[in-house]
Amino acid sequence: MFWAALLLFSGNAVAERHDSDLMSFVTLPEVRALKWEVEHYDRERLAPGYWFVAPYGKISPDQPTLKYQQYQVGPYIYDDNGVLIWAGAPLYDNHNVFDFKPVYNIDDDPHLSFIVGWEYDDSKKGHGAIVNSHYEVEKEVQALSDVHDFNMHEFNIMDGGKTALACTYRSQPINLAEFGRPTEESWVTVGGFVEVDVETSEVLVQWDSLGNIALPESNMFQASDAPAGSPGWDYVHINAVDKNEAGDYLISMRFTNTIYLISGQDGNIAWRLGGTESDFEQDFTFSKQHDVKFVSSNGTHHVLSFLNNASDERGNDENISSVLFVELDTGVVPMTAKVIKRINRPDSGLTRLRGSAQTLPNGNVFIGWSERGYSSEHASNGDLLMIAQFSSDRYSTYRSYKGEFTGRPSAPPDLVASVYGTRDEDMTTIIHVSWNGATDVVQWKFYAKAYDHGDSVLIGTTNKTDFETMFIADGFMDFVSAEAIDAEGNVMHTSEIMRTGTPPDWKAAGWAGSGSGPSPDDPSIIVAANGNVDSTSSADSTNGEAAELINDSTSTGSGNRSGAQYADAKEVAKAVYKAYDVIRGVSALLIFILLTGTLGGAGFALWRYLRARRSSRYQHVPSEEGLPVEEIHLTSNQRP
Ligand SMILES: *[C@@H]1O[C@H](CO)[C@@H](O)[C@H](O)[C@H]1NC(C)=O
Ligand SMILES: *[C@@H]1O[C@H](CO)[C@@H](O)[C@H](O)[C@H]1NC(C)=O
Ligand SMILES: *[C@@H]1O[C@H](CO)[C@@H](O)[C@H](O)[C@H]1NC(C)=O
Ligand SMILES: *[C@@H]1O[C@H](CO)[C@@H](O)[C@H](O)[C@H]1NC(C)=O
Ligand SMILES: *[C@@H]1O[C@H](CO)[C@@H](O)[C@H](O)[C@H]1NC(C)=O
Ligand SMILES: CC(=O)N[C@H]1CO[C@H](CO)[C@@H](O)[C@@H]1O
Repeated sequence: MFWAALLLFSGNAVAERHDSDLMSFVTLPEVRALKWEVEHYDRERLAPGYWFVAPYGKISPDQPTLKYQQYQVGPYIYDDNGVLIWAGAPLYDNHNVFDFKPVYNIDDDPHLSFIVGWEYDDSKKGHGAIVNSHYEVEKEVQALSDVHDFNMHEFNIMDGGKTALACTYRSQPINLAEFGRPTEESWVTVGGFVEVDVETSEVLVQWDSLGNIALPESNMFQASDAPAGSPGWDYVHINAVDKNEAGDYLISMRFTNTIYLISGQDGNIAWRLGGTESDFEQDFTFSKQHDVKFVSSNGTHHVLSFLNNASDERGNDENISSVLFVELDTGVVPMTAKVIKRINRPDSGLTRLRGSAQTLPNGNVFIGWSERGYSSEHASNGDLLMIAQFSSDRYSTYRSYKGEFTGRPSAPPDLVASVYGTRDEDMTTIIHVSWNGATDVVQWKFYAKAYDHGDSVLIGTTNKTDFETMFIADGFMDFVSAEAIDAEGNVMHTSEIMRTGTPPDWKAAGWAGSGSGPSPDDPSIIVAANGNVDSTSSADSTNGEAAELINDSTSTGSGNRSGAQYADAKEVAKAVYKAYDVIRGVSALLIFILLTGTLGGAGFALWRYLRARRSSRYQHVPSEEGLPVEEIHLTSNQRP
C-alpha cells in the first residue's frame, strides 16, 4: 500500500510522502499530529505541566490547496511523554501559529495565547489570539494598519489581560546621511514595539528604532551597501519585548546583538546590554539572542533570561548555543552584568534560528531550541531532566513552552465504533474514543443500547492512557456512547450516541452465520452473560449466577462453560432484538393494544421483558414470566 503510494507519487512529488513520523487516530482521521522522541533523565524532578508548541513547515504561509490536506501545522499541546492533548490545527486550518503558550495573568483561569500568521496573499495580516480553557476564542488583537503583518515573534499579555506587547516591522525610506551619503535614500525596516489594548486593538504605546538606534549599530549593513527598495534593510530585527512593574520595556534586537531597556516615561534608551555600545561591565558575551525576558526586576537589580543562539544563517560566534540568566546591577558605576546561570544546548549544537527560555514556577528551566522542536527541561541548577524533539525533521517550532493547563473542550468527545466477526457467537465491537483538548480524563465508560430509544447499558470501563482510547466489547454493540470520567469519578462530558459501523457486505467479508449478517445484541444480556457488574443497574450477578440461569443442556457438551453461556446469551439477545423489531414495526395502536394485554401471551411477556430489561437481568425472564427460553425462540421464529 505504502509502496504503491510511493510509486504513484515519486514521479512528481516534491514533499516527502512518508508519514511514520506522524500520529494518526481513528476518531480524528483529519489530524496527523507530530510524534515525539523523548528521553527522560530524571522524571521525578520534572515540573508539572504540558508542552505547548506550534509546528510549522516554513515560516512564510503556504498557498491553500484544493487538495485534501490533513492537519499538522498550528497550536498543539502534548504531555511530558509526548502524548497528544490538543490538536489545534483544525481551529486555524493549518495556518502557521507562533508563540503559542499558556497564560496565567489574565484572570484565575489559565488561557492560551498565540499569533496567527498572515495570509499567503497578504489578504490578512494575522492577529494575536487569546483562547479560553474551552478552546473558544475570547480575544483577537489585530495588526496595525501600517505594518505588513502581525509580527511572528511576540504576543506578550500583560498582567490583568488588558494589554499586550507585540513587535512591529515597518518599512520606510530614509536618508543615508548617517552613512555619510546625504544625497542617497534607502528603504529600511524600522523595528519597534507596541503595547495595545487587547479589547480594541488600540495602540497605547508605540516605539520605533528610527531616531533611537542608528544604522551603524547594526551588524547587518555596511556604510557602503547599495540602497535598497521596499521593504529595505532590516537593520535591527526586533525579536522580543517584555515590560517590568516599573513600566519600562525590555527589547531584543538580533542584528545589533543588543538588549535595550526603553524608559516607559519618555521612550529613551535607558541602557544597552551587549553589542558595540554596551553600557555594562560584563563577564560574558552573547549574540543573535532570542526571547529576552525579565525574570525579576526592581529599581536597580534585574535578572534577565534569554537564549544566546550565538549563531545564525551567516555564521557561528560560539560553538554551543546556550540559555543565559544574567544579573544586572544598574545602581553602581559602571553598571555590571554577570552570568548567574548558563545552560548549554544538551547536544552541544547550535540553534541557528529562533528559540525560547522559560523559567517554571518550581525553578526548572524549559528551553525551546526551535529546529525540529528540540526542547529540554533542566533543574534550577542546570541538571538535564529531559530532552525531546519531533520525530519529523520537516517541522520546527519558533518557541516551546511548558505549563499547567486545564482544557475542557465545549465540543463532546469523538467516538467511532465498528463490529467484526463471522458468526453470531463471536461478534466483537471495537470502540475508539478521544476528546481533543481535554485534560484530566482518567477513565472512559462505554455504553450501548439495544435499539435507538432503549436505555444505555454500561458495557465497560477502561483507563485513559493515550490521546485515543480503544475498547473491545463482546457482541455486536450498537448505539454506542462514552463518558469521560475525572479522578473523582465525575462525568466530565458524554459523546454523542454513535451507530456502529459494519462491513459493507457481511457475506463478502466472511460472514458464516445465519442470514445475510448479524443484528445488534441487547447489551444488557451480553453484560449479564459475561458477568460484568453493571454499576448503572441493580445487578449483582456473578459469573456463576449468570451461568446457572443461562444454562442450556444442548450446549454443555462443548465442555466450555463460558463459551456456551455466551453463545446462548447471544441467541437470546438476537431473538429478543428481532422480536422487538416486529413490535416496533407495527402501529402505535397495536403497541397500545399489546400494552393493554389483549394479545396477551408471548407478546405481553416480551413487552414486560423489554420494559424490565434494564433493571432486571435476562435470567429473570423465565422466572418472572414463567416463559422458558425456548418459547422466546419460538416467538421470534414464528413471526410472519
Ligand atoms: C533589588 O533587589 C536587590 C537584589 O535582590 C536588592 O539587593 C535591592 O535592595 C533591591 N532594591 C530595591 C529598591 O528593592
Ligand atoms: C570551537 O571549536 C573549535 C574546534 O573544536 C575550537 O578550536 C574553537 O576554539 C572553539 N571556539 C570557541 C569560541 O569556543
Ligand atoms: C486504572 O487506574 C487505576 C487508578 O490508577 C488503577 O488502580 C487500575 O489498576 C487501572 N486499571 C487498569 C486496567 O490498568
Ligand atoms: C446446567 O444444566 C445441566 C443440566 O441440567 C446441569 O447438569 C448443570 O449443573 C447446570 N450447570 C450450572 C452451572 O448450573
Ligand atoms: C472457552 O471459550 C472462551 C471464549 O470463547 C475461549 O476464550 C476459551 O479459550 C475457551 N476455552 C476452552 C477450554 O475451550
Ligand atoms: C562568545 C562569543 O563568541 N560571542 C560573540 C557573539 O556574537 C558577537 C557578534 O555576532 C561577537 O561579537 C561575540 O564575540
